[in-house]
Amino acid sequence: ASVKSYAAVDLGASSGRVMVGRVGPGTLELTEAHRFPNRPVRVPEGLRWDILGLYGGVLEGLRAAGQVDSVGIDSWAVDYGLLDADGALLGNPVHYRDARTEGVAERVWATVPAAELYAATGLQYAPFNTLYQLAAARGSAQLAQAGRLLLIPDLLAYWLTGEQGTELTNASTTQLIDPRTGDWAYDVAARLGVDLDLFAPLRRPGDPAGVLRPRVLEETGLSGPVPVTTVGSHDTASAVAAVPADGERFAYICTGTWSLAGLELDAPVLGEASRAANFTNELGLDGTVRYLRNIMGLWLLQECVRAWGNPDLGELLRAAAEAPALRSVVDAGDAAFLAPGHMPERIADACRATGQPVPDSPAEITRCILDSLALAHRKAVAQAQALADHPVDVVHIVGGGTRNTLLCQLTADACGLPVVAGPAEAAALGNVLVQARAHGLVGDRAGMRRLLARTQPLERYEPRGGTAAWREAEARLTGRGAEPAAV
Ligand code: ADP
Ligand code: LRH
Repeated sequence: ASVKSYAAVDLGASSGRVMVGRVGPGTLELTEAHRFPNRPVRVPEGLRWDILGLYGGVLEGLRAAGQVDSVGIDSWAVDYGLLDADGALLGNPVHYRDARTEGVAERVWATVPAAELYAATGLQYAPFNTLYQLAAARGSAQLAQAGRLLLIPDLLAYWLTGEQGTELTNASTTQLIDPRTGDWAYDVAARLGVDLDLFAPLRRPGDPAGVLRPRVLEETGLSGPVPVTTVGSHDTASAVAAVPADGERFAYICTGTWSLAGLELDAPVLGEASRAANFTNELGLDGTVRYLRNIMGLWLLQECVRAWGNPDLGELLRAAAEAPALRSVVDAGDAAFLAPGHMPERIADACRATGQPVPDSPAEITRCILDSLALAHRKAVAQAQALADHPVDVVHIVGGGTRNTLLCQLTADACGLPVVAGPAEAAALGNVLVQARAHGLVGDRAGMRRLLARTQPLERYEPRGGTAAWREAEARLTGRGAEPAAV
């Protein structure tokens, strides 16, 4: 048949889903086969991912998806599972919001100074970069016993196929990859005593990743052989691949639990100004660089909604739209918001500390969060253009946050640029399209983007008014002198 079906396993920090993409000449259709919550669990030793529950959701999803021509897997970045010499998982993967990395970066920098690390890896400072997680785990019984480290999507692919690999776009978030070569940063690893033999060989989007094991076929009711295809296994790499942009003069914001705001470039930006602004150079498809900043994203709202006992999100957003604009803003890039818990109080504290009115009702706090996210989007889009000398005419928003029309409009207003919002399931679409491309069904990146622009519903938001109010709000946060600590 000229239409092929691809299953995209896409695990976000808040939910996992198995989507089915049908791709044919000029057509691209995505349907949801199965969605399941992703709920981390706190045990005495810390915050852990429920990886078995997630794998169970993947199997259930593949059963619901039915017969497909291939499967691709993407998930959030940086986290991993350790395997023993028999290939069995050693414990639940540690969550990147776990506190074990507190104070670890300073120890690492005593051996390799932060500026040298940035020059070699181009990665932003985030306490949870795999490099710091490995430094935190040093000396633990588990790491001592480990023979292999698999990043989350590679771990799931291993369970599905029995084959091991390290997918490059996600590997670029470990802080152990040189973005200029797309190979390991051997010198950094050696100086920090990281054993690169822990990692399986690198593989790239489009590479074959094995076939579903007979036992998996049995459990999912599929008939083999069903190939697994390597995709941009970092969810943000898949999402950027599915930005329906025309040409190169665009910025993107992948909005979900995080907002990842930046540019697609041909080469990394590694200078000191870029490091000071905490931009990251992660790898994308075809040797591209995802030059972006992590912003706390809708995590801020998710955590408040949880604290408020899960009120209806639609009603909350309607009330927030009526609340006074830009009354108080917080720095949505601040690592102070990384850990779970007490989010309404932490936001109130941040407003108080900057001498602004303290938002009180859920509607006011929600408005504060959305104004703050739009402000952080504005700053990232402006700084990325300046640092990379790459001007843009439009901002594309993709991911779950496109369903938040207020956030999209505020982002257009704050950036002073038109926003094109959609698709919401960008990571799954990028996952599907890379599989389709590996099988010769779609052309190059530009061709993939044209297909998305023609087939996916997109919403356009024009900026309202000038950006003076946003500049004033920005000054409230930078007026403190030093730049706040970024993620
Ligand atoms: P992740 O992949 O990080 O788990 P998603 O891309 O699925 O995140 O986005 C989840 C977020 O999208 C939610 O936290 C919520 O804020 C937002 N969202 C989802 N559905 C809606 C909706 N109907 N209206 C407004 N916002 C929504
Ligand atoms: C988004 C994401 C992001 C990473 C974070 C850990 O899901 O992959 O790109 O920085 O999770």
